[in-house]
Amino acid sequence: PGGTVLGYPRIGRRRELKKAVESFWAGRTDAVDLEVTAGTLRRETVRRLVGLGLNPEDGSVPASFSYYDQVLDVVALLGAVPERFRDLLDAEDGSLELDGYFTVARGRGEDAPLEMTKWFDTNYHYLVPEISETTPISFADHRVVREYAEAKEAGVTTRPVLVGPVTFLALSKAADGAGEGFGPLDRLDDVVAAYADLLRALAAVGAPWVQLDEPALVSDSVDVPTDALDAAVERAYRALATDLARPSGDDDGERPRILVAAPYGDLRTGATDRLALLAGTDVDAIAVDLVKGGVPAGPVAGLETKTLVAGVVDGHGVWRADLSARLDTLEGLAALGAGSVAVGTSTSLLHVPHDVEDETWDGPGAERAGRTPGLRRWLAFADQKVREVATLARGLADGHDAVATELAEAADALADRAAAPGVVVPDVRQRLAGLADGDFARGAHDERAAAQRARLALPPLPTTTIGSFPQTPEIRTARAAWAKGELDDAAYTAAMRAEVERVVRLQEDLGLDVLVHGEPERNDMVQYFAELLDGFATTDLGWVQSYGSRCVRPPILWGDVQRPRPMTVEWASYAQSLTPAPVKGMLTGPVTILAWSFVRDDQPIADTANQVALALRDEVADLEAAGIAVVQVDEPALRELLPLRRADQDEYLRWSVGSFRLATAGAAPATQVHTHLCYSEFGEVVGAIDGLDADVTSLEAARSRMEIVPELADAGYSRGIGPGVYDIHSPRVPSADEVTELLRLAVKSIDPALVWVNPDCGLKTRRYAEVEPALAHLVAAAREVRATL
Ligand code: THG
Ligand code: ZN
Repeated sequence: PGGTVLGYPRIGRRRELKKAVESFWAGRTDAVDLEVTAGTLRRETVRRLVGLGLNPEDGSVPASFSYYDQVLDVVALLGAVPERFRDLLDAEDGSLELDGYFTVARGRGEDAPLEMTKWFDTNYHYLVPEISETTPISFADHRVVREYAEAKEAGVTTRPVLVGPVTFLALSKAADGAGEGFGPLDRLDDVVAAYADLLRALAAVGAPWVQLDEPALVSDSVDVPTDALDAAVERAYRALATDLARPSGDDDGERPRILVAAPYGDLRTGATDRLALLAGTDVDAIAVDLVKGGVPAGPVAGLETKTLVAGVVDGHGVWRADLSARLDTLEGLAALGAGSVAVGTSTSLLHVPHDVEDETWDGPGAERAGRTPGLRRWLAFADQKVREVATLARGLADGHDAVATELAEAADALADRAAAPGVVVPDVRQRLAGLADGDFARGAHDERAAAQRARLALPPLPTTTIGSFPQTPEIRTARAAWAKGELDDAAYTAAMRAEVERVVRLQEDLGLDVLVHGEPERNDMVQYFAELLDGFATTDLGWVQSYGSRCVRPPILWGDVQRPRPMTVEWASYAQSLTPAPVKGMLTGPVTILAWSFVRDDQPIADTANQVALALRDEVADLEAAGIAVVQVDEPALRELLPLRRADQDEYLRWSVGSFRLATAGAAPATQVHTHLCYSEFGEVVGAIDGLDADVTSLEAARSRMEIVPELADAGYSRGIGPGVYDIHSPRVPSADEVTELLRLAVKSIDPALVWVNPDCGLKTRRYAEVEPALAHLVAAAREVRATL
């Protein structure tokens, strides 16, 4: 009871964990150094959470630290590593040392790391466990218990946070070599037995609460049938909550009290109501996401003995909450008949930066970064959200009057935001209101294709790259010097132009057909466009973990979006001036710009997407006017925002595909529009790929051996398709024979006239030593297969 948050950022306010982990990997420090840094970070975190208003004594403070990833943590907890890493397990207790833990995450030699994929509808990526009939599963690692004791010693009684057993297995995949028909959930009893041992150990050290995260319950897009998932929940929580004695009075029991958290969506998923399902178990508390999801209006059977942790503070966005409205929501929850109601966040705070106060909000630098006056007051990062939770908890316990000052201050900030200049720009609104269906459609594709063939005169199986070339140390050094003011604009531009010329000459030498300028001038693609568009702010310290030690700084989209001037035209036309070959103009699409930003919450997201789309549409027109014949509008995050509930997916695809079309449909028939999508599971979005109506779509496909190509052919897809033939996520250089084989697979399953030859993704994270031979092999393979057509 009171207030809690489902988790807190672990990377550190100044990315201390990132730096410590990377220095350990580089061999500059040892495991003890890393553990000391991490321990300090954990102690500072729990003390800070107490300082911000969480109760230090009753398990309100979450212990949600991870060295790399919370799903990998469960792999380590259980010792459940794939066969190729078994030698890393301790011979006696089956545990994984820190070194081995990172090896599973990052691979070694020929042993590929665990695959990485998106965590629900966020820009966080987790490692996918590989489970088979023979995977070792036991309570192997005692880190959770040690860290509970560590915090206790520092004076704070924490609540350990773990991914729950059902979600862990629902997100796992069957390991290579698992039997036909085996599914990871077949190992539920073993996993639950290990969790039971962990719960006993936590009870033995006096932990009052444990939190088990079960976000799989809000999704019907996980690879497990609804009934099987429901059955797994009942079975797992009978074993953990019913069969183990809960603490009561002076008796510590066999387990802590159990909070099951269901962040990222609505528990009323598909056919079942999983709030009712959880209420029917003997768990002690249920955390629901009241930002993305809702609850029934009337009583829920079973809830009368439980605490409902009401996630009314958004863990996934950065806007300051309307505290009065949230307090009303909290009071309305009485109708559910829960034993008690506690205040919580909708999700872990993992997805937001640490603290608004860390940033600089005044001065010319802040202005250049789009940090409009007042913005600071409109925002709540993790620390501000903890305070919001504490305030709401007081308001719920003692009434609105007890927190009148805080409610008024929040209302005032909201009113300030609504009235601030730039939040509503009449010109932008008028243009949006004047859009007609015709603005979302280009002419017939066969006519476009004919015009483009005549203009571009490309060979069959044309070769190209996705856009970025390696970001060399020289480029990074120049950008850092420019940012610090040590290099002036002219010198910086000259350095980047020299790099563009180098990249163009390299592509000519390699014999590529459609060239790119290589994007040396861009850091993160979304941040790059956010810096150039009105309505966005960028931050210097607003880091959010994306995976492992890697972070991003999502821009904040706070106002109506406008393009004050062309953004990419000079770079593209300079590159085009160097070569007779066509050079692609490179833009990031509206859906991806939204997915990788913190987006305003005061208007429909479709309107925000269309504002960004109009800015891009103007950029496309300017690129065309500068003589650019091919424009690529990347949408790597198209799948990322796909709603977790199937029922919501059509509506999403309607506005997301619509905004892409709005951005591109102004292009002349002879302008070839490309797009690029990342991540492997395209099954769900095959229809959307068609709907985008791009002339050419490049996709990740090398690892899945072109599986997507027959799927697209079956769906009647008839435009250009570039299934990636070079897996850029690995330093391996594919041989010309390997690339040839993949290309043969592709031209066998779809009309060869549609096929383009390109890598899986941009090359910015690779080195020239890998890229040059790989692209040479790619061109050689294209020529070889061309000759056989
Ligand atoms: N940009 C944004 N989001 C993304 C990606 C991106 N989400 C999906 C995917 N790509 C995630 N991948 C990465 C890859 C690399 C890094 C971050 C996310 C990365 N970050 C640097 C670091 O942590 O050291 C910092 C980069 C910087 O200086 O801005 O390398 O491409 N928005
Ligand atoms: Zn990609």
